[in-house]
Amino acid sequence: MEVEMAKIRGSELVGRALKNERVKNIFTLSGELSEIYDSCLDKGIKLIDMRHEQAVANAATGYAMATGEPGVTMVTAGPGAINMAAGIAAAWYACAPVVAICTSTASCYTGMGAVQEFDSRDAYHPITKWRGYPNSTMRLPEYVATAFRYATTGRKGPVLLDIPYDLLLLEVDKKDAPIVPPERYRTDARPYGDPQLVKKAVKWLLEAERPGILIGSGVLWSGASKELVKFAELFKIPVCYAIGGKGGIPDDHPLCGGPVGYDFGSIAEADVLLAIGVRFEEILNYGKGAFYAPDVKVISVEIEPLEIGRNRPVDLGIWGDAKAVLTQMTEAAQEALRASGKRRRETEWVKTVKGIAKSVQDILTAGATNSNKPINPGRLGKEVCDYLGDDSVIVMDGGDIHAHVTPLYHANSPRSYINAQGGSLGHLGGGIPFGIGIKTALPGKKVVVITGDGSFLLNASELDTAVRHKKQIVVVVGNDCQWGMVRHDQQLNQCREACSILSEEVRYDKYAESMGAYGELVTEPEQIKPALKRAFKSGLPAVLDVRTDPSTLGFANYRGVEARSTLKVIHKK
Ligand SMILES: Cc1ncc(C[n+]2csc(CCOP(=O)(O)OP(=O)(O)O)c2C)c(N)n1
Repeated sequence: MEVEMAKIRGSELVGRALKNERVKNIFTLSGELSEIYDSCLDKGIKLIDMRHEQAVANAATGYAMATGEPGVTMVTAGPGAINMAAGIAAAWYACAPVVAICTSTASCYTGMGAVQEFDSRDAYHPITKWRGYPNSTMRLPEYVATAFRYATTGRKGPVLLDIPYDLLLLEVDKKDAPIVPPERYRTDARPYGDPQLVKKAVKWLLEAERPGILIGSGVLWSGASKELVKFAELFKIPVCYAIGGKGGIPDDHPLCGGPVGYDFGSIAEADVLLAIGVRFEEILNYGKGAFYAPDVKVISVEIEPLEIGRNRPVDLGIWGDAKAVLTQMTEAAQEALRASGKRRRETEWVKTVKGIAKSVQDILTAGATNSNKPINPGRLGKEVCDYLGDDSVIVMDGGDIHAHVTPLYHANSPRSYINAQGGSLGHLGGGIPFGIGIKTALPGKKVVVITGDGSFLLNASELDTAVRHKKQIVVVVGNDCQWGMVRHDQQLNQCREACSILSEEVRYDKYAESMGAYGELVTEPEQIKPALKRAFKSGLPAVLDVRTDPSTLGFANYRGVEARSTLKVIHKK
């Protein structure tokens, strides 16, 4: 007697596999996806349909950065996949776990110049941890599982699952395509560091006169803030952060030594530096062609072993997860302190670091009390930051405006400050979609996006997404009517002010209103807080077009001409 086999379609297998991974939201733009949509909707997975595939990837990245959980995208073949790549590149540099799914031409037409045909392999190679190209419907659940495995294991990052459209329409026997619980194909276990090396690191830090800690985004991805603070307090070690690590230690903590960048800032005089989850990329690496603070003994703790010693020699490399290693270090430190019968006291060194941090902060926030018109961008930052509380998340986009507002924001909890620029990529325009992703993840939080007028319009069409999906984000445009950071750079370097001047006529508040959002033009510094209040009260996504002073330098405060002279020195060598 013949037994009838239960059949299942490829699209349904993908929906089930996503549900199995507890996916709740998918950021998407439509195309050859309708069958998967049906399957996801049947399972209660929400689809947030957006206006550009770059924004789809940005929203998923914001979602991941707000939660630590993977963000999921779904876009169509060819042009959809190509558009998405810019946003996936930003996820790559931010080490964000994003599972990006695209369809591709039916496999029987590959290479024939089919409609929307595009081979994503080379394009996605440098910006993803893994790319999956299934060739049978049966294996779709396995491919979805593998995508999540790669995105979330070790150092996190984006992956691409590229599914030929025909595989979604074909049916297979259910028993041939089992869906396995995630616990059976990936682990949440954290890699601990080599105990001997941990002990050695603790000894060095105990013996150091001027120990310092430098953190990056690895601390946030690992969820290691509590362990970091505990360890720093035990040893009374000042903690500085690279921009990606902002929020890893509260900005108001007595041991917080503030941001570093383009030099080692307040930590430059350390004799032993514990660098945790931080990449020694350009801004932490080169000072006039040499390493910054070349004599500092560096202990590097990294989840990605290949990051240890990259760009800068280290004295001790510990391969492990930040939270796990900090827990080990605290235990080893407690033991060492017990054995020595000593307690660490706060030293002059901590005061020195705090003093330098304060003087840097004073330079960077000099405009905060300015009452001039057009509004000083620092004053704009101060008004916004004063308005926000513990129930808020700030998202940073834009050029100079970023430099003005970031130092003013006291990130007193992890993930309350989110840089939408994809780490060192410096990708502009992600702010609004990042805000949408963050609001989706954290609906109870006030989400404010700070952006420049140039960056705003790159993805302002996503205000429509925010309106349709009722994601209240408040976008504050520091409108200096120019690509400010570029124009200032041109002015400082005696270049022509070419291609850097924008229109004064464009009204971003009106643009917002035309999409059903709330909008206001703000020209007086005293009006910023009341306008913010009205924007939140409107219950709608909102845009404040705040007219700012085009002559106030931003990033030039960090580097300006100096950076170019650094480059010249490097190239002479
Ligand atoms: C996608 C992208 N395009 C171009 C640049 C180069 N860029 C860096 S800063 C900047 C100006 C930003 O202007 P705006 O957003 O208006 O902010 P402002 O500097 O005026 O505060 C530009 C064009 C970039 N980083 N990213």
